[in-house]
Amino acid sequence: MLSRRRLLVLGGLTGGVALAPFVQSGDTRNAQPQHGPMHGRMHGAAHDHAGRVPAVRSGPAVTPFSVRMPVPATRIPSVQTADTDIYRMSVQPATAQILPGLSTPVLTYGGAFCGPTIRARRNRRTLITFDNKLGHETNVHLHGGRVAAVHDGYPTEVIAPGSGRAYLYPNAQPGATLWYHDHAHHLEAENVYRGLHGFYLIDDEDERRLGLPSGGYDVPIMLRDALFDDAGNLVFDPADPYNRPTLLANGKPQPYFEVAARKYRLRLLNGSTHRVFELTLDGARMTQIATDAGLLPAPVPVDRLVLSSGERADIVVDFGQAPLGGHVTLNDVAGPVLRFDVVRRAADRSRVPAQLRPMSPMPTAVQDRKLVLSLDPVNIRALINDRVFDPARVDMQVRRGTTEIWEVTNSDTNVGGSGFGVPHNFHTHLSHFLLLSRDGKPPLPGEGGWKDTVLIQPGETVRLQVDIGSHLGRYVYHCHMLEHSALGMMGQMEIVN
Ligand SMILES: [Cu+2]
Repeated sequence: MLSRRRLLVLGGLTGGVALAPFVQSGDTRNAQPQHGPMHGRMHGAAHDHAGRVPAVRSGPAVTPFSVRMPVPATRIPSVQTADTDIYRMSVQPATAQILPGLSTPVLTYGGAFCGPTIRARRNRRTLITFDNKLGHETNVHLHGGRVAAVHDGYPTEVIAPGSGRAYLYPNAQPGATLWYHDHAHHLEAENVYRGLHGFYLIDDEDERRLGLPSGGYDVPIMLRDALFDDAGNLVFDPADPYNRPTLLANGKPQPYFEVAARKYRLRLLNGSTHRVFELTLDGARMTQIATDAGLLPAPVPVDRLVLSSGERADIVVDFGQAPLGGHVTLNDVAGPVLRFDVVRRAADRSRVPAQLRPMSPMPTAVQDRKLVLSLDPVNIRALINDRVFDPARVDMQVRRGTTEIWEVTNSDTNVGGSGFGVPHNFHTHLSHFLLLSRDGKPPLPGEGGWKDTVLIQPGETVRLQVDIGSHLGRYVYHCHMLEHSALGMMGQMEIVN
């Protein structure tokens, strides 16, 4: 097998860092910064990195479970009208205490690393004005939201520095764990990496009646990775997204979280721009109750949860299964992520009903499409159907209110002749989908609900039935490994009557 160093040399021969952004391996020294389209437009982000990226990349070591995991604060609306919650939030640089004893410059919503949580109610509107105080462009996408095109955070519809923009979210969709994040074209990977991400939860009366754990026992947890230098600065190297060894839960490295000996609903989000989390729980069982777009038809016991960038899974864990004073650890394949410390008893009248949400039958699909995701290491581009994203080009016209079958293939089994495959994933704006099969085989039970993001392994084909939705206009779909969408692995559909 080719070593990482060898690949970087190959990359050098084929034009700059060609292979470096794309191939996962261990040794990361001598990685060159990338001079792709991203960097032509980075001006004034907290750190750019002209010149060579520092060779030492591990940052200060943190003892696992030595810091407490916070729960992101829920934002209170500044105004509430009869049908709308109104917020105003700045998008601003700030300093966060992520690693013990060090300050980290970050980009934030409202000054908070992870961002404040917005709690919306189904069929009650949310209006948020974001004021861009960053010094460079940004915009906001509600990931998983079914919103009008003008409010979707189209990649080229950005908020200029010093300006504000209001986004209207109708919340006319079932309860779900959504999130909001930057989507400015070419900048999204770095902006999200540096902290422009937050939870957006839709509460739903139908869901409340089920009696699932709620209130303080309903905890959003954003998992992500990061690379720090020795001074505690975040290092963003799009040429090497796999070298981000520090695992964060709600913005803290491998923290602990004190829980009561009862059931909790944990809303897990992979807020990384690239990493795939493969999660197991040591000491208690996981019951998955929801995926990206809300509740599954029925709860599913899971031993292992795979979440690619942007995916969500809500699980119920009964910490009463552990002894008082005991621990339950959430692990990734790369190491422990978060330890739950069972510290007290508590009453528990919550339950997990055998049926959660009936799946309504979908209308027969009216169209079949094939999409192929691939990297172009020679030209440092990322493609869908051999084309790089062009906001002036409509890649498909689709009909409002219909469903379609999309077969999406990751053709990257051997990037640039390296012998290495690269995973991708696929995210649709506006439209939610059902995963019908992976390489012709049925999906895992936890993938059986409405989704908006799906992992596609090298060489794999996923078959999706896409519910286009009821809005008109242009929406993008893309690989949610944001270093790839920033290089063009994105297309757009136009929804017509
Ligand atoms: Cu990708």
